[in-house]
Amino acid sequence: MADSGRWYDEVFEDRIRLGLKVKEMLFSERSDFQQVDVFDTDAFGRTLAIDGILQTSEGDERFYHEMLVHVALCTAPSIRRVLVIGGGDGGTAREVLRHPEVEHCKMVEIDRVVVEAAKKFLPAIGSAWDDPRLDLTIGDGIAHVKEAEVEPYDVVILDGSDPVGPSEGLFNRDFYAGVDRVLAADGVFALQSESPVLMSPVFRALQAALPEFFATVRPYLGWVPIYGTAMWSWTFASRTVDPTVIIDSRIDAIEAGCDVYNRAIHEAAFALPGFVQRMLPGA
Ligand code: SPD
Repeated sequence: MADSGRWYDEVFEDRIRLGLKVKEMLFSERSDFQQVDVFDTDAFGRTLAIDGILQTSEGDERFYHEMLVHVALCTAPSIRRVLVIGGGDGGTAREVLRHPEVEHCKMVEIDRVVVEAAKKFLPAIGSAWDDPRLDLTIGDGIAHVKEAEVEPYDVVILDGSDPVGPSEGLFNRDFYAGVDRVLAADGVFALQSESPVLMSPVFRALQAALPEFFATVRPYLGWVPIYGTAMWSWTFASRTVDPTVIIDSRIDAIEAGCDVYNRAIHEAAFALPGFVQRMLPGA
């Protein structure tokens, strides 16, 4: 990463550089875990970057958060209790809490600095912080799924960053075993699963690891304009639930308020190009 004063550049593995022209630097702090930056841009409005990696922006966050949340919440048999791991900007919790059936949304985010910066500088993204159904814990999501004594969750959503720094442990078998432990028998696990173009080893590894715990593992695709190549994947995992069977009342309640997600996008997102199909186990 370099903030040249006029441009904020994400340099991906010394292979690709993505730059946003900065109007104003709003926040820059080294937390106990990572470098947290928030800045205003001409192209996408206020933008969050962690350790030099673009995470979300006012201009494109709906491409990511709506796809991460609603595929799971429009198909899970129950959505009374939802766990969000990560998601410190608040966008994922906001989309979860748009569903009136959600009674309790537990969010476990490791970095208080991300939450504080988001509350102050990204209120348009995290607009549900005051919802009484939101139960925010600053803590380790990995420890939560491995050790916490909790009533099972109907849906678990992983909204982490790339597998470096504190997010590294969110991409392995141990973590998935923890999710398996806290998820209801007919629950749904939805996670961001990186770019099949730029991060194909990570994508492949998690598609190979999840079937040990979940009979149904279905990656799906969309676009996130500020991520390298824009193509992004999320993955739906469950022991019992078919992600293509949409619950009408749920989608009817939220579809009109979405910018990206709708019934046709939900159905189409599971269509995978050949090069992605060939990354799946058994292909
Ligand atoms: N390459 C960046 C991936 C970031 C995924 N998480 C974004 C968090 C938005 N709530």
